[in-house]
Amino acid sequence: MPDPRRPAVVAVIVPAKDEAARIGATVRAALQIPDVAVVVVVDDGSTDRTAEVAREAGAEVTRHARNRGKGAAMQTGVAYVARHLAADALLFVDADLQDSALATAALVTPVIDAAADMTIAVLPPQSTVGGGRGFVVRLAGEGVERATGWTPTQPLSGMRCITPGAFAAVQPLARGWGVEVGLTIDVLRSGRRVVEVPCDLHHRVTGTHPRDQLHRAAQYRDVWLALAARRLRRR
Ligand SMILES: Nc1nc2c(ncn2[C@@H]2O[C@H](COP(=O)(O)OP(=O)(O)O)[C@@H](O)[C@H]2O)c(=O)[nH]1
Ligand SMILES: [Mg+2]
Repeated sequence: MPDPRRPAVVAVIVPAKDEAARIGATVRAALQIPDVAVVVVVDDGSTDRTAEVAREAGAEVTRHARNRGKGAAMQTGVAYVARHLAADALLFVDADLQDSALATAALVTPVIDAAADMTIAVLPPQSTVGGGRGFVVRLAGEGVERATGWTPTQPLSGMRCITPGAFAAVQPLARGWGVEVGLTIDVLRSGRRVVEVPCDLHHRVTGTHPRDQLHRAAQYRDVWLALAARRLRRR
């Protein structure tokens, strides 16, 4: 538990791929969250100016030369933080939240106050209608429930705050888009507490473009693999 006499140290980690249009606003908003000491953007092999824009906005940037997926990017971000400062809380923020990223501040308090080992953001209905995702959300939600007995409201929500101790206890992370489901299952199975927190967040909604369908297929594959690995581990 952090020393109550000194301010908490919060490190924000933003996995990002080709987010030049949004990353600037997201970084500036994240820097305004109370007790944030650093915003680390992990540029996962972007082909646009994500890294430059993030740096100009005040982030520290670490890069993967090749795309390695969200799970690996989160891992790289935490390793970068560990080399530079002793954080009390790791806050994962998606790159596409822009100004609304400030609302992830609500995730930090329960972790700093030791009321939760991990918090997960619950988003309000988004202003644009999505193009499906029911399949992946159902697979993920039912999988978490089967593995833990706990029913997540939004099983794929990426905005999370976690203690470094809980993060260290759940290695290795699931790959790619399986990372959220894997984290939830592994943190709960380690006997730690997970708490959902409503946050007024707004992100890019995945639509019906072929690129979006591909994103969904990759999500389905990674969530399925994360769940399968955890079914095996239990036996
Ligand atoms: N590390 C990594 N992050 C990615 C990749 N693709 C997207 N992201 C980031 O992961 C987060 C969530 O991606 P997004 O496309 O918004 O997915 P959705 O919110 O699940 O529809 C954003 O911060 C993206 O920039 C990738 O290939 N690797
Ligand atoms: Mg998004």
